[in-house]
Amino acid sequence: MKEITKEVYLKWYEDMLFWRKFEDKLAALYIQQKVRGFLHLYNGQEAVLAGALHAMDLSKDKMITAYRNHVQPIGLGVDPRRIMAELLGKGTGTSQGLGGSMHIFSKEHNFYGGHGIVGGQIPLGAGLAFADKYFDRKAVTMCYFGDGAARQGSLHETFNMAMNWKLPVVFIIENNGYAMGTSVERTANHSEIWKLGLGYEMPSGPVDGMNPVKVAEAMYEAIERARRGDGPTLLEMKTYRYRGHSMSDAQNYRSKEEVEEYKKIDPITQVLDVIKANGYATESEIEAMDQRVKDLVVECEKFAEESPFPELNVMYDVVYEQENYPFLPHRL
Ligand SMILES: Cc1ncc(C[n+]2csc(CCOP(=O)(O)OP(=O)(O)O)c2C)c(N)n1
Ligand SMILES: [Mg+2]
Repeated sequence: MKEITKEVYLKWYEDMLFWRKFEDKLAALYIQQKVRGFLHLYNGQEAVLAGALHAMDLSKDKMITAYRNHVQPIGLGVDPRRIMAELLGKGTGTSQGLGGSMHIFSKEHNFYGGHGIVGGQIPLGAGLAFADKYFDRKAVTMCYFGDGAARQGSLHETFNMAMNWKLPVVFIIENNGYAMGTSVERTANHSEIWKLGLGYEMPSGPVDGMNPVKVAEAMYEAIERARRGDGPTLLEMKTYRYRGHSMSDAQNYRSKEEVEEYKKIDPITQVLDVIKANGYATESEIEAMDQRVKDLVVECEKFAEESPFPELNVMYDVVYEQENYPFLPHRL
């Protein structure tokens, strides 16, 4: 694996802090009703992404996930200003403002969504990997899904075919403890979800998802296995989300103390502790990073706010149309 150097720690710190603050801003904009619809935030889970990005070959490896999907494309290189614009429904957004929070997509940056159907991305991720294998591209797909999604039947068909065909895919369960208000313990009679892979003889295991080093190590091994043609791996990232499932969640299913316990092992704090302990940055260098993050969030907000809404006819450019369709003419 690429060495985890001082530069990697500094990048992790600045990236994860930016993702956190970017989403804090989205929450504030949601309360102002500038972000509409659903909004599912990633606060607390950042190490799962940071560690994976370190292990990936960003020139060709792919990523697909559910609706908690704002910061992954940023990590892959999509302009965060365009993601904020998408959330505000603006024409400069990644999908011209037509997709919104749950549907970020960037083929250019190998980010394949953004899926609102729980578990829908599991077979799709295997499909991406099938294409890479078929065309011998030596690329690997990171297929993320939640603990709740892991209970979908499509997981089993996908695991069977992915192992049978040795597809180059890493299945990553982000076990944040809950599927909406339902705890992992209440969804099945076992709570070690990684064991679901064992029935298919898929290499599987649990990972400390609050620590980017642990994530990077496990991801590297899994990605290398896939790239050399030995097929998929299932990793269960033990992580936690600090915020509610989406913005309207009274969170009666958990205690404030539980949330505070996880904040003690916060991924950003863990990385900052390493930076300080090793003298990787001075206090003023850390302050400069914090300031850069704040400035970039402000820039994203300004860009999104100042961008125009899309022209009304844009929405008709992206839907199926057929001559003589038996309804009202729909062109504006
Ligand atoms: C097929 C389907 N069933 C139910 C829902 C409603 N729903 C949206 S999110 C969610 C919980 C999923 O939890 P998990 O997979 O753990 O992901 P997390 O939200 O924790 O990231 C449910 C049941 C849906 N969107 N799609
Ligand atoms: Mg969950």
